[in-house]
Amino acid sequence: MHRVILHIDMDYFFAAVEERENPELRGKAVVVCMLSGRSELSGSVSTCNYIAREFGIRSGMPCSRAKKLNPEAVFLPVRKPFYTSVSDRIMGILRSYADPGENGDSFEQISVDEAFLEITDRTGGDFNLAFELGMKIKGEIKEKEKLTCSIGIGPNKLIAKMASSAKKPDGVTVVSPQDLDNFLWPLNVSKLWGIGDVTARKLQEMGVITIKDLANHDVIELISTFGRSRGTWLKHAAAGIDDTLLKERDGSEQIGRIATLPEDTLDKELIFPLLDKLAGDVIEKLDSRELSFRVVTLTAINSNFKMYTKSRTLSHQVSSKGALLGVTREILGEFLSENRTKLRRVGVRVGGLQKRKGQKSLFDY
Ligand code: TTP
Ligand code: MG
Ligand code: MG
Repeated sequence: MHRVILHIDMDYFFAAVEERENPELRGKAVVVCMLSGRSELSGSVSTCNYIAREFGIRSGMPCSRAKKLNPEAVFLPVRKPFYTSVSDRIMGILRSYADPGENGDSFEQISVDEAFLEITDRTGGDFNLAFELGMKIKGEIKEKEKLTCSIGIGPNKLIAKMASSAKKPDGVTVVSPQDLDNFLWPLNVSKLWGIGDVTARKLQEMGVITIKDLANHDVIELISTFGRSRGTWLKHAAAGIDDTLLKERDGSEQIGRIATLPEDTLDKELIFPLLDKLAGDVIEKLDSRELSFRVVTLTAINSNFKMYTKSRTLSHQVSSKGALLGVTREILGEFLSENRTKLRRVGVRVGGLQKRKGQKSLFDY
């Protein structure tokens, strides 16, 4: 049985969330900017909607340049924590469509708007069923989050990832093992996932223009130019071969939230409400993934922008907000007794994450 892997990427994600929040933006060019705060439009474009792309606006370009390309466009400041909360909910939906994971990890989030799902068991290796599952996922995200995404389905991660960008926005592209060469080979080598500008340029200098050229190229020459592991990888990738498994973020993963206080302060009573909110957000994320934690870290940034962190490792896994808040307040107390500069921002982070097992521990109460 062939593996079936699904890759999903949200369409113009940050700008799409802004459009959803403000229907007046519909039909307009929308540009989300990472503003440096120095002057009105100093900073770079985070992303923009497809209308803005028609004017040549792209991620990474200076906002001032985007403004020249389309002076009528609406420019909005990036709201990262908000998009992250939307992303968390989407990832929760996606996770529920992945295989049960008895044969290893079956879900892998690779960026704020992208994830891989192993759906081999769920579809029995049937690519038609996989297409239907893809449509169902799109439907649920559309209904619950009012957002569109693009999906790629293939026999491995490499092909699924490349397929999801084949029809954007709002597309589903299925590349079954039989379609592999037709899909892959006409593409320019620069489109192969994992090839950077430098490798693409070198290949072009060697006369390798399409992925088919690469697939037919002498592997010895590839190895002598790029080294053994990179050379063989190029040869395999061009043939659509990729055996890499999905990898759920490992135990080193941490979940955290950080925010700015209403005013710079050393007063516990002013800091507690924000800690309460941050702890609530962290627990909400843990709940959605049924995770418990064992390490709590408090981050504090003072009015001179100096950052401090303090961690505590507990003797048990816990998962309640009460437990998290208790430990966080304790760490804050220690911190305040040692520091005199007012705090500007505080953050709450947890680590040592594990799947919850049964009931809460005594510690949670
Ligand atoms: P992408 O998935 O690369 O782009 P996108 O979702 O905006 O558009 P597309 O429809 O082509 O997928 O990135 C996801 C988000 O990550 C994007 O909405 C904003 C952010 N981002 C940046 O902040 N800077 C960048 O340079 C890029 C590429 C993305
Ligand atoms: Mg995207
Ligand atoms: Mg993306």
